[in-house]
Amino acid sequence: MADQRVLITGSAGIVGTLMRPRLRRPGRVLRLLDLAAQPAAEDGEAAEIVTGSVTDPAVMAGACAGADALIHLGGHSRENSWEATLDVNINGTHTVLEAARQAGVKRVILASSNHAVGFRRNADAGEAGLPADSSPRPDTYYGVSKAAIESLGSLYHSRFGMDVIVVRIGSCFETPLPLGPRGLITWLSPDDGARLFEACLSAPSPGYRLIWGVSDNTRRIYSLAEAEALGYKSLDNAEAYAGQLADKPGPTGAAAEFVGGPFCTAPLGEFNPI
Ligand code: 15L
Repeated sequence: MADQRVLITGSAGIVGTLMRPRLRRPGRVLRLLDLAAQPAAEDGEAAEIVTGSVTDPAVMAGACAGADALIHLGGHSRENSWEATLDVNINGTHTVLEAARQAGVKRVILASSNHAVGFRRNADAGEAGLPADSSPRPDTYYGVSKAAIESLGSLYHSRFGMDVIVVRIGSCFETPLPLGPRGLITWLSPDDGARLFEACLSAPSPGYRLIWGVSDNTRRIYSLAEAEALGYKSLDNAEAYAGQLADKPGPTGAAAEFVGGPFCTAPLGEFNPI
């Protein structure tokens, strides 16, 4: 059987870097696309490095050729100017989807974010957690772009029958520690992230799905049911780090009240290093 070829955009970013070693499999080639320089394939690593932008139709056409599946992580991962957000996240995702459609890529996984619903209240989450299909309440231009990405994914499924799974990622870092106490709510461990992407890659005929990307954290406020229906099983819990965060100040005011935390109060349209 031919190798499965999985294209990952934004593969040199935070999530892409964490996923590269974790999504390696016998019988799978990872095609890794980023604007930034990336380490060459290691001995025995089935990886193809592509340097280029998700906003470039020619680059994306080449990258999608022969790909079986696409994980789109590329784009700005935080707040930025409206122009940059529109160009890279919204137009860029359109370029990615259009290239995938033309190349016949059957399955697309799109990275959305909790910031698409950043102005939903933590208190409204309920016992099961905030449903994955809660309608958008973005907290930033970045959050608006993620809501648009979700809509584009839905459109490409409905119009062209592509399987599209959109993942509203909480916070995917090596540990929740850099995020402070909010990370105990939002953390998606890298290993759980890989388990989630594997479920997205292998679920039979998912159609269009919107799911949360989060570990089974004790303080979790996002529903896991939709991701579990695809075959995801979280094995990690941010609570293991709670002791190390005990003396760190938690968010206050609106940042404590709303899902998006500090994004809700950071200046709109200004690069946000959080
Ligand atoms: C995001 O969407 C960002 O990409 C990431 O850098 C984190 O800041 C995360 O949200 C978060 O909410 O912690």
